[in-house]
Amino acid sequence: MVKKVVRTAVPRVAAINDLSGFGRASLTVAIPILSSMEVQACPIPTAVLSTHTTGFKDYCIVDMTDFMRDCVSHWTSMGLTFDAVYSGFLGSPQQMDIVTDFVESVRRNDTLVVIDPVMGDDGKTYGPITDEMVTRMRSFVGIADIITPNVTEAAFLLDEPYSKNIDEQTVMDWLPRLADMGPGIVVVTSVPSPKEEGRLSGRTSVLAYDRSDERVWKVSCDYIPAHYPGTGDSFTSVLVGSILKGDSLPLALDRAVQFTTLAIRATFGYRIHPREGILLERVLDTLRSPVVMSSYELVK
Ligand code: PXL
Repeated sequence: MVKKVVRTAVPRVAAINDLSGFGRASLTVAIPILSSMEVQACPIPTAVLSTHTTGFKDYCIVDMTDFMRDCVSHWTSMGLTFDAVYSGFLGSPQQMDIVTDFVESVRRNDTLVVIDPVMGDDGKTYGPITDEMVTRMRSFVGIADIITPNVTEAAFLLDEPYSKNIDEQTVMDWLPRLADMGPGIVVVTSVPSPKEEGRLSGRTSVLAYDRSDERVWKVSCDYIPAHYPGTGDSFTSVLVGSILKGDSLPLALDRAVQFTTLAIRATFGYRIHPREGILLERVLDTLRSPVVMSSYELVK
């Protein structure tokens, strides 16, 4: 069950993620999305980068571990409260320790803790992610209420082999195993759906398992043959905002899939290098509209 969380006039989220100056990923995606959804995003940058790491060479990166420690102790000394903690890209196992301590100090019964275990995509880890971090991530996700790995990250968490054409049933079997690592709700993104008769393009889905009732929700969309970094950040940010605004889990999933798909479609028609990310600026205002079309299914 998704917790009822709102305690302040505007829900407040501690958004722990990197700040990549160019390429529309992590905080440059999370902050505008949450703000557009009337949710206050309080960022703790885990690293500052000139660009994100997919498709760019020679990017520069500054580790923010010391800053994170100081920021967390300042906020704790102020007695700040948060409706949610949303953690994304982290730069080291020590940063996972800092976030764990922070969650312990701010967590109340109704605090929503969402961990996007950002580690990689397409079967590969992102540049700065080490084996040690993958190992630590397996225990770190235990403090979350919700995790949102893509298929690659789900495979890393379970130490299972990744395959581009992984079948849906295999991922369905992974869901309770991921929930056994701690989180009550497991959302796996970028799951390839079986190709339907007569369709040219395949479909891709999000599968979500809720341990409290053992139900599995599915939201699908057409697969678009382009890969944009930052779509996972867009998905999880909308999911967090939507739940904080009171949506049910399936509706929040729907909203997150519809928004991210729309952003991809708004971008795909242009000849823009995929590393620049999705044209968020073109679609942000749609987050203010109610969901007009909903396509979630209960598959178990
Ligand atoms: O959105 C994923 C992401 C987050 N942070 C950094 C990245 C990437 C993907 O490339 O490089 C630094």
